[in-house]
Amino acid sequence: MKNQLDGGEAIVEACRKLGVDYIVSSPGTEWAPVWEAMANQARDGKNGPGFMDCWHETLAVDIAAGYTLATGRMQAVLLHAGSGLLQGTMGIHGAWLASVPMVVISGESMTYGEQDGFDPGAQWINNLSIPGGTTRLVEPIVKFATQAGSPHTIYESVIRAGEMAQRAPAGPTYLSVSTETLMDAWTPPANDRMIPAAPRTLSAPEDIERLARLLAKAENPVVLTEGAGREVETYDALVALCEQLALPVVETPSAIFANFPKEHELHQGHSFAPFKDEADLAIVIRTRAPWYPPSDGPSKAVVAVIDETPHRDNMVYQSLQADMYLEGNAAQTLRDLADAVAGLGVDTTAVEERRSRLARSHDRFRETRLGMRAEARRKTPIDPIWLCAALGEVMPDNTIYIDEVTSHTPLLRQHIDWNRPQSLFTRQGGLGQGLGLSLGVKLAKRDQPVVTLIGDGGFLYNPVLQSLGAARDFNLPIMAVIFNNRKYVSMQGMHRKMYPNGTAVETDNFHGTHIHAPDFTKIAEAFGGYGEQVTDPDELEAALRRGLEAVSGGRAAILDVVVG
Ligand SMILES: Cc1ncc(C[n+]2csc(CCOP(=O)(O)OP(=O)(O)O)c2C)c(N)n1
Ligand SMILES: [Mg+2]
Repeated sequence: MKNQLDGGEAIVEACRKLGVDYIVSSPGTEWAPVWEAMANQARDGKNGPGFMDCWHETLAVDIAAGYTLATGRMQAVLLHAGSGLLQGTMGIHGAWLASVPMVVISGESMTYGEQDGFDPGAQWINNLSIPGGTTRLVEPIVKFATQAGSPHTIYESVIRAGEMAQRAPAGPTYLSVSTETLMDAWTPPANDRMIPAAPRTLSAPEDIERLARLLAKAENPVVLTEGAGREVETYDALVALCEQLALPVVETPSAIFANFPKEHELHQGHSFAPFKDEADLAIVIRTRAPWYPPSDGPSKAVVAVIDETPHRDNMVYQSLQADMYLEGNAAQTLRDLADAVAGLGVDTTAVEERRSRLARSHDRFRETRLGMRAEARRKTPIDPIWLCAALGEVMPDNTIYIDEVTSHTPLLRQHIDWNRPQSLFTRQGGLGQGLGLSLGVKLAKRDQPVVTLIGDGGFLYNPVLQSLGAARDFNLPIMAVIFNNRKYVSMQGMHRKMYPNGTAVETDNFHGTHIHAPDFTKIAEAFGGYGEQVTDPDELEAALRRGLEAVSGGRAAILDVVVG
């Protein structure tokens, strides 16, 4: 039994004080001091973080990231040495791109058996140590990386890493901690304070005023967004402002979140093209590359960017073409704008005319989409549009989708009709994270169905067995719907585009596209889950219902939908 507080206790105590709900981990022996602290917490009936052991590091990081995306609450991740950290980098990079705050810690030994009375094992000298330290492995993909080098500083180092991770731009921070520090005696701080959440920053009143004036007099304003709906309050604030002024909303074709109700008369689809030359004011909310190519902005509109961090240090190039920036908390900025406009007064006749015009064009978009769905329903093999429509028919309104498709990205946004905030979360960074993110979202939203929409190739990049194990062991029944076109379609598409008259096209000999997949349904069964392959378009809804029933009953489900 431990007879002293040590570095392991310091980490758990820091997580407690930061309000961390879960320490998500993939194990390494250096974590014994933390495991002891967790056992002490349970024995003493103390409040504090839960602890989740995962079988894969990408999964651990993505569970934490998914949970944070759904709740806004930062979590902690413990990984093993440099090797576990490397395995987790896919998720860490994804969290960095998605501005997900997170404290990542990995351990290492410093004494290699030379310290009297302590032998961490020869694996550290032979196999695990990274010359120059493990910080080098993640420096380019985290906000901050350093060593927490002493039992005297470890507690405040974790606190600081957590506080820093939550500040704009939010993102992962990394600490390397030695086994020796973890096991050294630690004295808790005299000042036993809870750590406050990061405060909100506000957009300057004069900028709010200026944009409110522009809004009040604009004849053809437009809102473009990729990520306004990350939090419920920003989604709600956007809806309120747009309703007040009858502002058309365009979501980018690869919108990261559900940003605006799809069935709202002001939702104008996913193409900015109809507005590009007409708009006199473009309000761009949290959109990394609003125009493409990046400099191809609107011809005459004043461009106002609302984004806490419009210039992303995780992007190599941007050209926002902005005339003004409002960089305070986006929800508050939108509410402040609504108040300021109300104070100014607007030409209500013009606003109502705009509202009717937009309602008509919304209806036209809707008719077109419904027509496409009716058409798609009849096709064999299953048309992915029909798959999206069938999901809309079967899944409850409060379903949360996690997107890891590739060639179906725009189609999915057009044809699944979510109308609530936080209905969609999108994997960022490399393929292989969708299942972990889904599990993290499910951990946060246990009462809502969580569905991973994923390509067959994307699915195979995931730690599938590990994810199904976590689904079972942590009671997180998610449903994966595989858009199975039996290949990497996007690879072949790009090859054709780059070499339309090339040898591969001519001889029908493609590389980089082939998938000879296992029977996905059997993998679900191996974990007591529900698996079904669907090839018949008439069977699709019933199959989705069976999947939904399985997850409602606590079993993970894989629906392998063979699409054309
Ligand atoms: C980790 C990682 N490796 C490779 C890629 C490159 N890549 C992008 S899309 C793709 C194929 C995805 O296949 P699938 O999920 O079946 O979607 P489809 O192209 O068929 O729509 C690959 C390999 C990637 N994005 N991430
Ligand atoms: Mg595919």
